[in-house]
Order: sequence, then structure tokens, then C-alpha cells
Amino acid sequence: MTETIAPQRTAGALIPTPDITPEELQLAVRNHSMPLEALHHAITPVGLHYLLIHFDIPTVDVANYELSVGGRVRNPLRLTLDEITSRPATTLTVTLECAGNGRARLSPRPMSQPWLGEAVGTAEWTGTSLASLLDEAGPLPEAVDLVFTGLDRGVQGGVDQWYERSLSLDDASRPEVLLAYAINGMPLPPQHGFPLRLIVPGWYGMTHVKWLRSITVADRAFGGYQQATSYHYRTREGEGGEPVTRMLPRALMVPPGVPDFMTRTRFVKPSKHEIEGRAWSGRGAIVKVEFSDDGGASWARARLEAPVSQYGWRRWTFDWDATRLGEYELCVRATDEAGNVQPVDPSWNFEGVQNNSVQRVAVVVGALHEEQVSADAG
Ligand SMILES: Nc1nc2c(c(=O)[nH]1)N[C@H]1C(S)=C(S)[C@@H](COP(=O)(O)O)O[C@H]1N2
Ligand SMILES: [Mo]
Repeated sequence: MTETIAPQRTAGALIPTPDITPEELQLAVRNHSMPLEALHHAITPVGLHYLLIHFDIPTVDVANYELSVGGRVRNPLRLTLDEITSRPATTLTVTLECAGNGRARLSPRPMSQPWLGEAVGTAEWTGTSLASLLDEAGPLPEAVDLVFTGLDRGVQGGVDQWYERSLSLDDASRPEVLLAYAINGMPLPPQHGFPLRLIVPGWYGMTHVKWLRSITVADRAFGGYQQATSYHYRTREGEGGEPVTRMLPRALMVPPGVPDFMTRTRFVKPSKHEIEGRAWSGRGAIVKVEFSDDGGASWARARLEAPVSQYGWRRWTFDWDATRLGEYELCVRATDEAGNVQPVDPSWNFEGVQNNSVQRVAVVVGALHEEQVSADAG
């Protein structure tokens, strides 16, 4: 990069008032998002898939591992990993996104994992059907809720807890819900839930309980912290709020050209560019993706490719005419078949969940010398 294109904020600059707290930074370095250029891959390579771990990653000795299925069932089960992996297997390509994705764009910013907009990934999850296991356990007539408990424990909101989430018997009995032991053809790595996790296609990430150790069938709705306190969309103090469930639509683009190291502003040579990205929703198929180069003032339709699967994202492309020199703000927005559209502005809430407002990418066309951009910014 030359002097003429140096950004206002440079690496190493001292910032007197940190606009991110050490606690948020600590979470951010533990839990990484997916670099946007990884949108090139239909299936996200494992190390590039986003990660969210509330407490510590447990160390699991498979020799002593068992999954228990109990509570209001006729036939309680205890299964070793071998017993689980020798059951009929299914592989599903699933796009997973954290409910807090986009949180750090809210103002004031709810203190938690400070995601910008890239807490997503698409993987091939291999596992066995939860419904068939439930069939064997035989839920009793009073069964209404299933509690999924992880092997990880910690304190959140002052509450000592194992990570636990529940699903209604109906939601848990859907054929696509898996107990997964492999990702992209490999055993789960520790950070993604080794040896076993829940996969609930279409739902935000918190549902997909990792390091799963027990499933408890209950005769009433589960009231645990991650279920009843956390993961609600609340805009007023004291209100019950709406529970967070399925993913709202979102489209992301691969930022074109080359980035400035600190600001991530993109430098693009004047030319026509094919912009590409992916779009998904947990509430129905993506039916439309639109692109804007003026910050969302005007929109044009992008081309859509077939989705990678029923539960996976859909690639889109747009031929962007960037022959005029200047500064641009690129945006993209998705619409799903249920009619959900991404908003241009974030909608604020206490936990910073479900912020699916449009991605914005600052681009300068024509700022680099031709020889600098020829190799990598085409
Ligand atoms: N046991 C357990 N399961 C968990 C979590 C956790 O902290 N503990 N985090 C949840 C959240 S909030 C998300 S977004 C996803 C992230 O899954 P990944 O790290 O495999 O991408 O895992 C979910 N499952
Ligand atoms: Mo999450």
C-alpha cells in the first residue's frame, strides 16, 4: 500500500477510550467468526467455521463416554459412542448461525460475544436420527419437552449451570434432527462438540447442543437459563419477550478487491466485477437476493444458484459495473419464501439477538496502482 491510500486509522495507533472492553475481546479471541472470503466454499472448511463456546471446551475420554436418554420414557437408554455410530447414519449439509450474529453493530452494544456479522458456517454433519432413538426410548404420554445437556459447565447471569437447551417433543421428532458425531467427514473436533452434538437444521446455533451427555424427556416446559432467561428478543425492561428459534434470512458477500489491513476498506480496480456470496434462512427457502452499491438507496436483483441442500445456503452472484472511480458502500439483502426481508437498519434488543440487518462493505474504486491490483484484485 502506498502513502496516498493510507487509512485514517493505522495499526499501532493508540486509542485512548477503548470502544471494546477487555471482556468482549477475551470472548472474541476464543470464539471466532468465519472470514468472509470463506464464502467462496460451498462447505466451510472446519477451521474456518465459526465457533461459540460459552464456558470451557470439555476434554472427553471416549472410553468412558455414554449418552443417556431418560426421564419420562418407557425404556431408558445408555449408549456408548460405538453404539451410536453403528446406528443408521445420515449426512446433512446445514448452515449454522449464532443468534447473536450482528450484535456488535447495535448501539448501545449489549455486552456479550461481539459478533459483527460473520458468525456462520456450512458443514456436512453426519449422525443418527434423534427420532428413531426416541422411538426406542418410548416417550410416555405426558412427555412434552426434551432437555439436552452438555458436558460443559459454568456461570452465566450469576447462575451455575450445565449448558442445556430444550426442544418440544414435536420439534425434536422432526426427521432432520440429528445426533452428529462427524463434520465434513471427520470426527467432531473438540471445539465443535466431540464426541456428539445435536444438529437442528434451520434453528439458530444455541439449539445445537455440543458435548451432549444426556437427553431428558420432561412433562413440562424446561425453565433452564439458556432456555427461559437467555435467547429472547426483548426491547423493554421486564417483558417476557419472544424466544429465539429459527434463523431469519441473511445474505453475505465476499468483499471484492483487496483490503486495507486496519479498516478492511476494499480497493477495487475500475472494471466490471462479479460479486458473489451466499444467503440462507431457517424459515423457508431464499427466493430473492438484491445488491446495492449506494448504501441501500437502490437495489438490483442478483442471480441465484440452487441451494447446497434443503438446510444449506444458496450462492448468488451479481455483475457489478464498477467502472466509475469513487467511494461506494456495497450492501446485499435476502428475502425468504415466508416473506421475511433483511432490514436496512438493525432492530435493537437487550441481548443483541437476531440482528440480520444488511451487510455493508466500504469500497474505493480506482485507488490502487494498476500493477498493485492486477494480480489479486481482478
Ligand atoms: N454444550 C454447548 N453447546 C453449545 C454451546 C455451548 O456453549 N455449549 N454454544 C451454542 C451456541 S450459542 C452456538 S452459536 C453453537 C456454535 O456451534 P459451533 O461452535 O460448532 O459453530 O453451539 C451451541 N451449542
Ligand atoms: Mo450462539
